[in-house]
Amino acid sequence: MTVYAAPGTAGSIVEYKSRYDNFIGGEYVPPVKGQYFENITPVTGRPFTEISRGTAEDVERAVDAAEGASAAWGRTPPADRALVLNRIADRIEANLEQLAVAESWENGKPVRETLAADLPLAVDHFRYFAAAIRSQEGHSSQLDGDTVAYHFHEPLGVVGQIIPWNFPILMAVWKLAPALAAGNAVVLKPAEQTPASIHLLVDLITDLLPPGVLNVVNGFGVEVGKPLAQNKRIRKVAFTGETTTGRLIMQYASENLIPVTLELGGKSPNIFFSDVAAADDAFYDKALEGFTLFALNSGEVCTCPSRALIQSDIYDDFLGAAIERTRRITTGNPLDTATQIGAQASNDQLEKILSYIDIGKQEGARVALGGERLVHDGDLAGGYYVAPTIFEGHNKLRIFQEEIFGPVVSVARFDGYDDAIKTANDTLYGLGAGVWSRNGNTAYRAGRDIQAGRVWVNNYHAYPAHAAFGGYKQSGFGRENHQMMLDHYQQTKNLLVSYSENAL
Ligand code: TXE
Repeated sequence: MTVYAAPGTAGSIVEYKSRYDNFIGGEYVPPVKGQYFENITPVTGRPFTEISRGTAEDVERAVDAAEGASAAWGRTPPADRALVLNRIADRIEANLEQLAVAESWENGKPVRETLAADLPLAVDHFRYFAAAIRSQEGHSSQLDGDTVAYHFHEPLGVVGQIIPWNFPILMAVWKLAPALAAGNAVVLKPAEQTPASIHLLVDLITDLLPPGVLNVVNGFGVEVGKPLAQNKRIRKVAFTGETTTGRLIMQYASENLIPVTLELGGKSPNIFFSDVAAADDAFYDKALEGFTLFALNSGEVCTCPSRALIQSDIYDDFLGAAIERTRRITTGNPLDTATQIGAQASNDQLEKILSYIDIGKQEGARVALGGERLVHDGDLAGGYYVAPTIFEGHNKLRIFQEEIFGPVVSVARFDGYDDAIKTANDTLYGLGAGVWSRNGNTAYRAGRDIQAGRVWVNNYHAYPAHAAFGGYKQSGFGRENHQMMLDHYQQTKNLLVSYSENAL
């Protein structure tokens, strides 16, 4: 067990600068309007660095730099771009521990997760897209003996990427790796809650990329995200965040007919069929573990399995065992490798979660566990902590329908297969889902019948680079991960050539 020293204290492996400007054209550039805001760690609730507050003028500068760099980067042979991506992966890997601690400090998530998941996945993403771009093939069609149609993959040019705060580095990497692999230049806007860890990443890799290929403009949604999504020189906008913000992004982008991909909210069902309890064995244990994953990343995951649906005949026993297991989750200092649940990412998020806990109580849902803010001792006293919370109720309640984005699960019972699927699909969202059954036919059928872009069967919360990820319904459109994502960052050039001197 290790407890990492807090940044800014003796022995810390992370050193932040006192201020982060915008990163444009390969160097740090102060914001045109000269304004800054505080970056607060949710671990203690105190500021630890300050961040440039960008505006439309800074976005223009960043797009200038990206435009200047995009043609040469787009013409760089795929094998050379792949080499750069692999070097970025190696650099992240060599500094993994430092980035993991930095991300935990900024976002509040436990370092055991950033060490074991967020950063290793980021490394793998760069390696995966390096391989994907190297192995990408085009195709040609022979129209007649002398006439050929070639199809080339061409980059889009300059792309805009708007990042959320729940997996700051990984969400940036999910978007950066395919965009850079495909030969685009990027203007990236981090979430205002978590820009610093993205800058630590940028500082590490900046010498590996030509200046201007990767630009970062810090700031708030309306002040930076909006002018980015509206910018007529941007060829694509990729966004991850709230569904209502996604709607705005589409409106902004539509002004210049900019294609958009959106990864939005969710209210994912996690369905436990009665056969999971057929034996008290390793599979049963795994299913119980699957239930507790609503608390992973303090519930701040778009695919959080926030609605647990349990078949009636095992309901009491299964839920009782799941409550006991959840009770054993260790909460506390995110920089302690023993901690399983850390802090919520911001005070706003803390308040939102607590207000939903109140709503659940007022709606008449039963609190089976938790249901309150956690206040830890010492330096953590000002941090944003919530107890893992289990509600029992029914699917019409607001706590079953609205995204809470905290360590809160709403549990209901179902009577048979059709009831399970009907309830699972009774939501605006369609991002993730879990199905647990020993019966392969049931599991397969449920996986196909649930309206969600990702259904985990007998597992949950795995995010490999080579599995397509994205939403149905109001959870968005477009996919991330998997080589099919290159389609979102490339356009097809058709060259139709006659190799004949004969008249047409
Ligand atoms: O999200 P926003 P917020 C959900 C989750 C959370 C809620 C609110 O339920 O409680 O959203 O979080 C930028 N034009 N998710 O308010 O606003 C913003 O600066 C352009 C789910 O932080 O969507 C940030 O960079 N950009 C989610 C990014 O959008 C705008 C992850 C996300 O912020 C903008 C995060 C605007 N008008 C929150 N307004 C997921 N799907 O994983 C904001 N932004």
